[in-house]
Amino acid sequence: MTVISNHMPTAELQALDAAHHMHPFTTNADLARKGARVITGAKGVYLTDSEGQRILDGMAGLWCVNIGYGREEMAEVAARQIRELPYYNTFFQTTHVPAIALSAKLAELAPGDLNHVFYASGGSEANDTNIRMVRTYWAETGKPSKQIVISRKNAYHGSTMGGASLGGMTGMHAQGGMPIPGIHHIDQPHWWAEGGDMTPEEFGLERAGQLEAAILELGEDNVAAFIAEPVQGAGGVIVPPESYWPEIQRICDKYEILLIADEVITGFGRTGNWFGSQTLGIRPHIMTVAKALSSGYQPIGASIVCDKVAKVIDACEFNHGYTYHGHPVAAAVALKNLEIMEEDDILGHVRDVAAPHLKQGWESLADHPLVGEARIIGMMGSIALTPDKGRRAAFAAEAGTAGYICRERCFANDLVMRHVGDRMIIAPPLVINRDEIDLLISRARTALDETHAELKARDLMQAA
Ligand code: PXG
Repeated sequence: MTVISNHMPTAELQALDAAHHMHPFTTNADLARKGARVITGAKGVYLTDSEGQRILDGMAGLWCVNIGYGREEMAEVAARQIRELPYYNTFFQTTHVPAIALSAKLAELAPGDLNHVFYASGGSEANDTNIRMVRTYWAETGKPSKQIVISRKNAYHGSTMGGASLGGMTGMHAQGGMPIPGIHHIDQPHWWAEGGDMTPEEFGLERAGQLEAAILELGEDNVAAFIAEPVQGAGGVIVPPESYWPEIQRICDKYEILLIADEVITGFGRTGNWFGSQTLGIRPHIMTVAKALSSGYQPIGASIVCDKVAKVIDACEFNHGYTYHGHPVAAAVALKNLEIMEEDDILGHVRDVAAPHLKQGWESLADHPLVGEARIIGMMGSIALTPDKGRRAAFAAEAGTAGYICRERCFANDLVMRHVGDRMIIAPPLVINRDEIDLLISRARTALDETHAELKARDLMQAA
């Protein structure tokens, strides 16, 4: 058996990585030249790399490690479950205790009558389920023409054919023949970049109005559902204007369009409540969850479905399902994660300590000459880098140039902060304490200073 130990020299690990490991969303040839950063361990909000460097993780992994790294109880539960029942399926009139217990717990936590859970291994798979489920729902209720799912440009709903088609990332659509038929995209509620002279509230209504216009144009009888993230995550942490969601809800109600809230990032405390739908006042028929469902300790996702839709789906044979549906180890670990969130009152910590302190620190960055806006909701924040604050201007340089420099300066200052184009984003573990938040903000400010200096030195502070 080949054991790749953590004690191999970094260069050797990087060479093996480059030779055999194809990375997602990466130009692998560039990475091979540069070498990937090798993460070897993590505890709390800190990562450790193969050079022994301690890095503050401002992204909770990939928006998922809400309870922080290194919780011993999670390891114990996984080991116990592997000993007792490492795997069994839930297809042929069988079930198992972890899937039962997790489903009941999710039904308890989810708002309204979202009482039924269909599992997946992650968010993409769950969104594929959602496409088939809403189309099947309408077919079974005698309205088979209602097939189109309306989504938004710059949304992220996953990387499978269905998930990426729902998503509105043009770079993804360009590879592999997407979107699949029956998906329609409307514009995003991104006031800072696209709002022009409108107030945020006017703009929110205008963008929500596009849903009504699309339903009328496509025909009410052809539209199955609308899917959206309560707050766009991978698109750049775009907090919609306050007028947006109430209007979307009104339109979905009026035309009886099923509403799918993709809570893969916003679920499990990220916005300060269990679900972003509660923070934004949304009443979805289906919620997509993944990531922080297990705090990323195991791959698991799900569609949480309302009584009305589940009743119809339950009455037919839904010819859909994954080998790892409700995987016992993943389900047991997810359940323990939810238990930890409750026992440690992590939502209380977010509400009373972490979110207010992070908001104060994050918004203080708005005075930086490079920062056009600093937005935050709960524990997810973004800043727009700009060469001209007054005009909300984009850079003349290729989009993402400034953001990439800033991300590199963050890394150099032992902070993980992602860039989306020229927006910088954070979503730290929810358990982050006040001192760690102060450190995050001070490192972010240093990185901004260094980015600003580099942009000036390279004559890149030019507006488009
Ligand atoms: N929906 C949303 C809202 C997501 O953010 C998915 C679905 C897909 O989930 P899976 O588990 O299949 O990856 C996601 C995933 C980024 C980044 O760079 C974000 C995601 C995935 C990868 C990268 O911000 N979000």
